[in-house]
Amino acid sequence: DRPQEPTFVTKGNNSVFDVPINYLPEKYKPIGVQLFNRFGEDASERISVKEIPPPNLDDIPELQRNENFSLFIPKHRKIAGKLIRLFLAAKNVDELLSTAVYARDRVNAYLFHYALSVALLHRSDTQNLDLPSLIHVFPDKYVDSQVFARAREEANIVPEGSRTPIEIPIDFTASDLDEEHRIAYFREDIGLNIHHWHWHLIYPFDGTREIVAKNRRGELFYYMHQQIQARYNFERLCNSLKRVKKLSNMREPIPEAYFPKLDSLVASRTWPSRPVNQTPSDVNREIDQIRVNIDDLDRWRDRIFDAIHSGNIVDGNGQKIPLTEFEGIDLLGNVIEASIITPNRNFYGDYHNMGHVMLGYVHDPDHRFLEPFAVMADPATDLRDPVFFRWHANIDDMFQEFKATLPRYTVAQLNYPGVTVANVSVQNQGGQPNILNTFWQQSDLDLSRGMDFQPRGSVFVRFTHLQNQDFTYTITVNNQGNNRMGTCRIFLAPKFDERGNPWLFRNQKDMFIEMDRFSVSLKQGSNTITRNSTESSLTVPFERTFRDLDVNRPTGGDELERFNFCGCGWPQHMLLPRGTEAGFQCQLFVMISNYADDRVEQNTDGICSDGDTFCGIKDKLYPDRRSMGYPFDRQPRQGVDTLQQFLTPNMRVQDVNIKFTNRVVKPRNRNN
Ligand code: CUO
Repeated sequence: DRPQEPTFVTKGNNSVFDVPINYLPEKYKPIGVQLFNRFGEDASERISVKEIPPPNLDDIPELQRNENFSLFIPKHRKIAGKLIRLFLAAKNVDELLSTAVYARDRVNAYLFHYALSVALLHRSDTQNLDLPSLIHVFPDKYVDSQVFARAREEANIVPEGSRTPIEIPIDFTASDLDEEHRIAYFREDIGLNIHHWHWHLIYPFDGTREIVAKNRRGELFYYMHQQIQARYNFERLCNSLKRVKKLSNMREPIPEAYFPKLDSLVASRTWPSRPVNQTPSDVNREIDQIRVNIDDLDRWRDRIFDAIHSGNIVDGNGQKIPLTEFEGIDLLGNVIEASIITPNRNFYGDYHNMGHVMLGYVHDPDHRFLEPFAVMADPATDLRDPVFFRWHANIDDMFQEFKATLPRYTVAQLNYPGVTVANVSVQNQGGQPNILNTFWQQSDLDLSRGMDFQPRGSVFVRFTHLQNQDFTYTITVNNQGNNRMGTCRIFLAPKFDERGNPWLFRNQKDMFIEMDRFSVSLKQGSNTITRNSTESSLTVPFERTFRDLDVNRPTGGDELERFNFCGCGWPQHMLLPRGTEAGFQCQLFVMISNYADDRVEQNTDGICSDGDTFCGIKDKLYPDRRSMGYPFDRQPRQGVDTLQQFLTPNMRVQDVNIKFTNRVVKPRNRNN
């Protein structure tokens, strides 16, 4: 049933789609054959698209093709939900392809990519499809806008093969006159932004109940963001900056500014800047169907605090739902975010999401200047702006307020009787003990998939990012009992606060960043555990973050099928904070907890679980039964003021130094 005639061909990688002429938007139908000839020319593969009755797009095209799309804007969210449901409803892959092709030229490109990605991640018949990294589809979200003109020029003039990578300076958004710019390398890290985007793709807060209601998703919202915050604060201390001050009062000017220097290729507009000392105000933008007042936010926050202090959420019927010791944080995460599985969204509102919206519209709250939203209103870009961390410090503060109401861990809940951690050390590649090394690394990315130019072929950009040398943990554990299992939990924190003073435990506990978590079998007597930093349960390798499939390396089908869920994870190159040139003093914390209390009964054979600390495992329970952040997620028991006092025999602390070398290492696999 392939149509005789024509068919329009649209660009994929090297493949093109034979599109039924009836699927073309009206204005292109008369020139369908010409388009076919023009775009079909350099294709190596043709994929035929079956003609089915056109799906009902309803009001989805109301989001214009030249607008920017944001998950945080309720109108956009609803439209995205509809498109996701259309893609999920397709009976098989052929029908999904037809639906997607039909929608492709009728709906907003960014919305299209988002909805299709969510569908591909969640349909059982598309698990083996490659989901391209956002950097390849929308490089404009991450790359200095000046680069695109240079990339086009390069593509037009220089034949493929002779093209040299276009270098993006690490300092393109500000100078060191701005204090906050010192850690722009963290905020603007492409891999980190992609991780954050990917996380929100896997844990959408809207769509269908089925895809939202994942195991412990509200708790993971709390924990993943708490850890981003802890890592940011760690990084700040390495750069002689104080910890982030929470933004809880929207009525005060915001001293930290951000000028993104990005152009949206979808909206053909520059992303708005946020100058110094702007004060948020009520948002009333008819075009986005948004009305949200600062008073609304304050009311929602007060109600959430009431819930925390009373220990109950009130549902739509006035019934109390207790915030329990273990599940309470999950419920609270959904309420604060807020996701559609929240019991009483009318009452508790949309606090976190609307904060993003209000801050994202600080430059044009009533649309009088016809400006789109700024980076803060898009989960693919919001990490770039210092205000993200100020807002999330506020969100985290609410979670900590709740955690402070929970019973303190007793020694029995922390200890593993008979198990003693006798020694901990780390080795770097030079063999020096307890010194970790960081440096700058340059990497190349092919931009051509996200850009449209003739002649085609790869055009590379070269960007500079933080990198760490691999290292190995060696842990000696004495087991006085029979052979048994334990969970090894590794965390790292700065040894001193921003004034150089030792920490009180109640403050330092929020600074611990999780480095790794894995189970160990302990035989009777002495055990030596070694573990490489690249094995971390937190991270995914560089190649997986960027999924640069067609560049410089053969791709295995096996690896391909793991990209989708497994693409989510903290980027390996950001595992360590930068440290300082003199060496930044840290405390490495290692704990072996009782496996009987950690264990989750499930079979995960053959399922990729890389990066599961932040991203979970697809269609499975979160792989650790403890509260996320254990043992640092609660206030300490009576009498514990310092980390040393907190320790039970199954824990140990080792001083380590992070040494940063201010030199740039060139890309490994390209020599031009
Ligand atoms: Cu990830 Cu506010 O939730 O950005």
